[in-house]
Amino acid sequence: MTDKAIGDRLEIWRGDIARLKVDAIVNAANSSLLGGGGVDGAIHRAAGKELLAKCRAIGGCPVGEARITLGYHLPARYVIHTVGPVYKGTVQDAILLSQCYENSLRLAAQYHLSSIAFPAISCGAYRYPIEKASKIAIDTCLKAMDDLPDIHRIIFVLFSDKNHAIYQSSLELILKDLMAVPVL
Ligand code: AR6
Repeated sequence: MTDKAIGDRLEIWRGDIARLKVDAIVNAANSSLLGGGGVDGAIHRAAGKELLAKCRAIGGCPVGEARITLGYHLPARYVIHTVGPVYKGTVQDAILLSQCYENSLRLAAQYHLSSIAFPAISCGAYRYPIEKASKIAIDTCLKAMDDLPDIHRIIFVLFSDKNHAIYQSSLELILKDLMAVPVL
């Protein structure tokens, strides 16, 4: 895949994910799916009480997995709820975080969605260091995109300038590695 092809499908924005008009926004939920603070709180507030009722009916979601609901009063058509790991510094954290991105993308593809926005899953209350998490997020999405041609746009939405800059530099590093010509 060329730099341009990747750049066309992968974007990094700063702002409130609950305001995005895309096919699906991803929620960094907890395993009860019954709402909370951070991005979860912002999404539930903007979506309205119908979202909470639907999440209650789903009955929870294990760490690393994803579930889908409508977006109700949100500009986005759907919400994909995933549960990131609480950071402990183990290899298992990285595996579970990667599964959050991959399972969310696969669910979006099953629903024939083409644009999806992710927050920095686990990087708030769950304390995953953003430098590490951004590389896992970008790497996992780049790999999954090869298999999922109908996903045309993946947007990473960061709430602060600092986190936005960290994602930008992680993306640049990963692209540079991808484009590097192997020395024979
Ligand atoms: N738009 C985009 N990003 C946001 C927004 C927003 N509106 N609000 C916060 N962030 P967190 P977690 C960023 O804590 O670490 C909840 O209580 C925030 O700055 O929302 O996965 C759940 O119910 C941070 O970088 O999610 C769980 O109990 C990132 O989103 C728990 O927190 C994720 O922070 C999940 O913790």
